[in-house]
Amino acid sequence: MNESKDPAAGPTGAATPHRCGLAVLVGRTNVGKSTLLNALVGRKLSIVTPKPQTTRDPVQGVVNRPEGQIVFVDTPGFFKTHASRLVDRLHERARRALQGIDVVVHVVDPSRAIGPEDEMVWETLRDVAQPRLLCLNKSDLPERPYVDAWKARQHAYAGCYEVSALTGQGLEALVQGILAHLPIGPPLYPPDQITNAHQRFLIGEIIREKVYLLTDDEVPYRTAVEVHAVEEKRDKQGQPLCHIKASILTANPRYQRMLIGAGGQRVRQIGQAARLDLESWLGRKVFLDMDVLVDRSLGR
Ligand SMILES: Nc1nc2c(ncn2[C@@H]2O[C@H](COP(=O)(O)OP(=O)(O)OP(=O)(O)O)[C@@H](O)[C@H]2O)c(=O)[nH]1
Ligand SMILES: [Mg+2]
Repeated sequence: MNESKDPAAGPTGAATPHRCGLAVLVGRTNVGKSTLLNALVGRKLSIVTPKPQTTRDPVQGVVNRPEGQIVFVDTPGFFKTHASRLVDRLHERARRALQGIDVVVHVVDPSRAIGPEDEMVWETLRDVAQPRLLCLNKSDLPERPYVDAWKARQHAYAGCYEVSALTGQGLEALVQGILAHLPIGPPLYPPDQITNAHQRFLIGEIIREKVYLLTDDEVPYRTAVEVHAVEEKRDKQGQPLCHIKASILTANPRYQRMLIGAGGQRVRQIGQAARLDLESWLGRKVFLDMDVLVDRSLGR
């Protein structure tokens, strides 16, 4: 028998069976799920801001090791606020992401007290049949007074890991802990593919991140980004140039005026910050043609 033909066999043959499966990152908003996904994959796939409810769509990121492949799924965080259709939709998306997965990674931030949003996640995870791992993030912070309160709950989990998504501390132990719970099987993704997200989606997300970082109050939550076209061109010197046409869509004319700013200053600032990020992310010059439009369907 030719062992290398066995799809579940590792690189050294049948002695180290290859594992593969989906691990979903769930938790209250702002605990660092997206930062963790990016750190694990080694590339920015999911946007990160200090504001709550940054992530809207589950994004997959792939981590390969000789022992196996983990497909991480980042999800929108739970956030208890005034009822809104957006919040309901985000919670529904997070819950739906729990279907068909192999391991649940409950990410928490022990620098903050265990609050109602953590309890919502706790309740949601209670009926989940798959193994659950507790991930105590932000271990780089000097003060994390709620570590012990979380550790008191670790009996409900198959493992508990202290990590810092910011510094990378403890991440490999988490990866190995997850791999141990995955079924034996061949990789779901080829080794050079790190995500299921399309380039156009990721470009829109980078613009959305800048809207979150550069506008206040309700504005980011009543805003979406649409990328109309991405074209590969050449600049006057013959260098590769990525030409992007996008719109920031917002629910009402007042937000539109805030996003445009006096003399178009705010939208230029957003465009400039997005362009710089896109250039380093795409590895070539970017021309970003962006406007701000009203789309009333984004209202409540
Ligand atoms: N000090 C420290 N800060 C972190 C760490 N991980 C994330 N953060 C910060 O926490 C904030 C929230 O991070 P996100 O990754 O956007 O959190 P999230 O859980 O994805 O949030 P939602 O998408 O809103 O659910 C950002 O300001 C991050 O820089 C960490 O390990 N240490
Ligand atoms: Mg996020």
